[in-house]
Amino acid sequence: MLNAQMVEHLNQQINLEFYSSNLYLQMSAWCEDKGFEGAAAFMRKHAIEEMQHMNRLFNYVSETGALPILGTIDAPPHEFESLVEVFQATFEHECLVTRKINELAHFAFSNQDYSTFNFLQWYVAEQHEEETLFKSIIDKIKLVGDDGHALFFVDKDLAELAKKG
Ligand code: OFO
Repeated sequence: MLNAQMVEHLNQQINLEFYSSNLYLQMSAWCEDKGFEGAAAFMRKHAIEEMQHMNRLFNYVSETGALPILGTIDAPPHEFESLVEVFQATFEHECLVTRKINELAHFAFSNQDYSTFNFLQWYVAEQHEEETLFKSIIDKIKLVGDDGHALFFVDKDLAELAKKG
């Protein structure tokens, strides 16, 4: 049985994962609108992954006999200056998610809730992967700068990344 505060924190994380999904879906619309087809596909795929993150938490809360509660989800931004700004925003968002996961893990550990602590390890590893991935994409985009021709190839790379499992 989970402690009430732990349930509350996990429910907040469910909400944040929903927000992440909406954020990336909204970004995919921006990318599509600007002709970055690869980036749009990449963002769409990522939006689906975020829904999986949400579901994993939802199931865990439910399995432990607690009640997952869905709250209001903030509207994500929909205007961006450039492709690099979009990816910078994803990176900053992922850093925020990492902080939240760390806080959750800390709370679970200090309350001797080792089951939740163990459950959260998957998210700890996932956050490391996501931060690394987004950082590498930003580096690539920065490297080519405003060169439209080179950006076209970065976009093609993103299309390939979106196809990978
Ligand atoms: Fe992007 O990892 Fe969940 O939020």
